[in-house]
Amino acid sequence: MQLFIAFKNYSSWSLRPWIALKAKGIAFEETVLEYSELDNFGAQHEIPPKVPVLMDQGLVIWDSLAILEYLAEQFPEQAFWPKEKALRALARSASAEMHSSFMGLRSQCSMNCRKERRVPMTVEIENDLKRLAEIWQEFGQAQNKPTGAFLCGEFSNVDAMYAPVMWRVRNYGLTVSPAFDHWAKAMYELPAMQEWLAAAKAEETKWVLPQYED
Ligand SMILES: N[C@@H](CCC(=O)N[C@@H](CS)C(=O)NCC(=O)O)C(=O)O
Repeated sequence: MQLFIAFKNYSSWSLRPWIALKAKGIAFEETVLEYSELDNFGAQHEIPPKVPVLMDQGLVIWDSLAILEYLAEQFPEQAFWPKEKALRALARSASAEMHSSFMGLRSQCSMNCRKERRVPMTVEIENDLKRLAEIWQEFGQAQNKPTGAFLCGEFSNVDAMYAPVMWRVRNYGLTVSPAFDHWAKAMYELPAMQEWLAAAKAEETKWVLPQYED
């Protein structure tokens, strides 16, 4: 299994399948592509010039959510989605919402794992933070959840989809809710996340995008 990603410090979409694979202990090879390589890479595989992309058994799977669905199918024993039907439906809905929404946070607080920054508060950011608090409340009230600090108790795809939000809230000094903070601490402390952070810091000598590094 080979996962193609971009710079760890900035590539929030890359983080999602990467952390899911690591959290579930699945071995894979990773290739970090420079942004300048993406056009050729996409053309070569007849896919959009974006990462993450997973290659497995001759298949090319692009787009973070499609990769997470593929992993759930390939490793049913790993519970990439929670086993309980209602919880799984909630996890899938919240994951799709992250994929299609949160434009305020995504565009105004771009992920930068190694730098703390501040931006002016806007209505868009405020609305996204409120929505995060609602989502965390909904997962908090969900029934039949295994124990654990993640949204569905144990780590699942929905945590992977929201993983970059941990960095945004933390490094832009934002506030969501105590339930979110509890989750964010567990996410930050995951050995896999610490591995990602160390790699993001190590990239600084090679790859710095000045627009994100005031
Ligand atoms: N919807 C896609 C988004 C992928 C995406 O935008 N990836 C960024 C890196 S984080 C990228 O490849 N950007 C290069 C470009 O847009 O040219 C997904 O979920 O995987």
